[in-house]
Amino acid sequence: LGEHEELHQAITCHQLFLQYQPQVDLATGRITGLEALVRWNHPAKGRVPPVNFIPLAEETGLIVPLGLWVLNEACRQARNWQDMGLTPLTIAVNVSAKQFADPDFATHVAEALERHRLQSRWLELEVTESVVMQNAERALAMMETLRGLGVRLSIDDFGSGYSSLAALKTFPFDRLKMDRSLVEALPGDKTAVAIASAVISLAQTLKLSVLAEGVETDAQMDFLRQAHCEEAQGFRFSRPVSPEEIPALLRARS
Ligand code: G
Ligand code: G
Ligand code: MN
Ligand code: NA
Repeated sequence: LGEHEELHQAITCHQLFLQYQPQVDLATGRITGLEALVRWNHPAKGRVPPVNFIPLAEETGLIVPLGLWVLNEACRQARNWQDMGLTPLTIAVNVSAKQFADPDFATHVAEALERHRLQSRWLELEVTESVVMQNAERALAMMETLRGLGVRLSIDDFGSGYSSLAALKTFPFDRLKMDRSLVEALPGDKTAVAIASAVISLAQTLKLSVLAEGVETDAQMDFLRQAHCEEAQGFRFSRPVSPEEIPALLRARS
């Protein structure tokens, strides 16, 4: 089979699954959200990481059905956790450019929420700057429709690649996710400290909540907390884990 057919099969034959990475409130240590991250359990190759199939999915358009599966699965799991009596958490789902450009996307979001009886406030959609900049007018309309539904919108990988001040000014984001490349050299590197501090203060000025990605060490965590970064995500707190592991993590950190 060609790669394209294999990926198509992965979507239709239940070879995909989600892991969830906790997002932690730096002031309290509590878990406030989970980012859903897709994985492919390939019948011959075993586990294929998303960097090896998301780009193909984007090129071929398979990202649209794949993303729809991710959205529904994340909402189903969120409903399941709420039914188990766990404290409700925000579930963050990554959305790619082709999904965001699909005129039916907002309808798919509304349907997923309704199907799983999930309140929209528990769903967050993560998009990168390039997603909204591709067709700014259309993206703005889509974001307004999504905000009308009550879902939260975050700008993902902020500070990676070309930087992103225009997107912040133009688009109604709720949250800024600072890319891990800005976190890596904290707190030893002066330039990294200056940039991270500027990003946090920019987010505050624009009334966006701010989350640091890729936090791996106590020193990074302590610096970010002192710099009034609200939340963080990274190996310091937890790797992405299977949904079965979430209840125990929540009991330990809530
Ligand atoms: O955990 P990690 O290796 O899973 O993620 C690698 C990359 O794949 C990240 O950039 C992440 O945003 C992307 N990714 C993970 N899951 C999804 C998904 O469901 N949809 C999209 N579009 N991207 C995803
Ligand atoms: O691009 P996005 O932020 O959506 O994807 C998150 C990616 O970052 C996933 O591949 C996830 O496994 C990875 N990741 C999460 N925490 C850490 C971390 O602390 N360090 C590193 N190096 N990668 C991380
Ligand atoms: Mn993300
Ligand atoms: Na990111």
